[in-house]
Amino acid sequence: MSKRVVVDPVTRIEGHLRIEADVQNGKITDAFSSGTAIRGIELVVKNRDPRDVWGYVQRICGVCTSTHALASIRAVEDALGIRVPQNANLIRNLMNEAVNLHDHVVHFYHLHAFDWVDAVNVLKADPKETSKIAQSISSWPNSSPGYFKDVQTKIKKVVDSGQLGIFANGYWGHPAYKLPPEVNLLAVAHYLEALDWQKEIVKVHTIFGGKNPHPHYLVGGMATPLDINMDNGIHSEKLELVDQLISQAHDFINQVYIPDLMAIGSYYKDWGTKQIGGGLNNYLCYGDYSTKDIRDINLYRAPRGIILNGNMNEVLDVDPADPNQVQEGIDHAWYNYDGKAGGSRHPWKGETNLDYSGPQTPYKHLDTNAKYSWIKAPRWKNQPMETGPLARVMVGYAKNKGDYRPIVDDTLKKLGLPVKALQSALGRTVARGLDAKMLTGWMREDYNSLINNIKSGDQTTFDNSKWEPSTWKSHAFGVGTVEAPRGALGHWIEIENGKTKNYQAVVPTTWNASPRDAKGVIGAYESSLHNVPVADMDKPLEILRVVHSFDPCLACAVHLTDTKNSTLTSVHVE
Ligand code: NFE
Ligand code: MG
Repeated sequence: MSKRVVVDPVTRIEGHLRIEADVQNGKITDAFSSGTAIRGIELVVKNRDPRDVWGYVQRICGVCTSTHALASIRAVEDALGIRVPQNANLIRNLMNEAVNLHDHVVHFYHLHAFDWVDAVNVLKADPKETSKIAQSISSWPNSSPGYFKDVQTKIKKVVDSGQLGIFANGYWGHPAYKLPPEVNLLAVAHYLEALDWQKEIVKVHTIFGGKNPHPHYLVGGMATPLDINMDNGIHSEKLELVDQLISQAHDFINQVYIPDLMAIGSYYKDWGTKQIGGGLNNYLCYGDYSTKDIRDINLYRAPRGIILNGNMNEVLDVDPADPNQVQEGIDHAWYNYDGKAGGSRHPWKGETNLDYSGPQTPYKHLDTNAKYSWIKAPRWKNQPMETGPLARVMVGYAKNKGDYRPIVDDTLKKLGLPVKALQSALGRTVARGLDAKMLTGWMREDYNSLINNIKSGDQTTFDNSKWEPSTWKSHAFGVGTVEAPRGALGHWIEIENGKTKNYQAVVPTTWNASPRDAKGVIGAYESSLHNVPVADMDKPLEILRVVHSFDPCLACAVHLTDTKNSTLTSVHVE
């Protein structure tokens, strides 16, 4: 007999996710992923000026805030045949690199670390030993015994107060925690430092895009004045601040994030060798970070491609404009297509018709034989896909692009793990760190290119030749893609007579959190939970490890909000 564990809502993610898992003999035999709230932003932009759409769809999410704006302007530019100036391409890269870096650090320390790190256990640590460990793995300056003693005292005060605050709701003391107290203390100290670092890196957005979250974008380029000698332009000291932020990011990633990842990962290697939490082994990347023009796929530093069944010997091509490749199904999602309960559509023919047939919230039971989620089921040639840092690392490695192979091989060698260990929850978390490492290098390259362009006299950031709707075709289709922190993001637009006729976003978390499709094929979260051990049904820490390793964003996945839900967290066993 299996028992069903329900985790709803999953916390330390963005938005509202419910996971149901059947557990038999201490292992998960089946799992269901449900997005439990909706917003309908695709509907809000209908009939609007395509040049304004980025500002609306950017509000899909405040986490990967600028990625939706970027996908949107790329979609409109694709439809209208607009080529943006190189400075705009570089500024867009820098902003996307900043959001990905910000997201990865916040995910590792603030959303995911406590699945592996026991915060309360730090009270048992010897700060002198922590200092020794810290100095043996990194040259990061904050590493004295006194520094770690202060952090420990801070945590003790929080624990003694009985109000755990940011440390509330953990499964502290769970037997699946394996770190010695000294490594727990190291991680908690850096949890606090990462809070400071993350508020700095977003200044890249305030400098180039005016504010954060939701910086300004522009169809045809960027609204960023680069006239560095003028009062109304970006002053050279602002660019110097970007320079410093990139250096700080480089140091934080290489001296704090990566060493911590290695130190923590080395205690959980069995999650890699046993491939716990791997799942589909199908990976989708649209690719990004072109050195010149987003339309030239060969210039992408994060390459485009598909890997099926973990076969690294072959990377398949993906074309988001091909109506037979990317499609979204609704057989198990609360939508209809033209009044019909099922079916599958390419996003240019997609519809967002809400059709709720589930229980009233809070959900008691999901009828998983029927519709059970607000998340549609995207498929590539009928195959479910995982997107995100692991997909990027797998495709980059298989294509032997840039530094992917040396960086991955070096990391796995240090951990003593084979490449196939990447196909696990631990591997996903390692891949996110390596993604961050790659990003700091690209950010430096893009910044240097931008400065060289400006110095050579090119200050152009906007091409206005197709700004006026009178210059547009009366009917056009466009698609814009971005590698967002959580993976492959696509926006599809249909423009008719100067207005947005149809708009569809298929988002990384829509792929990863997908419910079953018409044939009953499961999505990435659902698949990754199969065979995962659960030691204590009342404290399903292992479920959190696996689901969190994807960095879920439900606001993105269903593009929606919840005004009523008052439950902060609940876990129950049925
Ligand atoms: Ni809302 Fe988003 C997702 C990412 S889409 S966080 O899923 O990453 O760009
Ligand atoms: Mg959508």
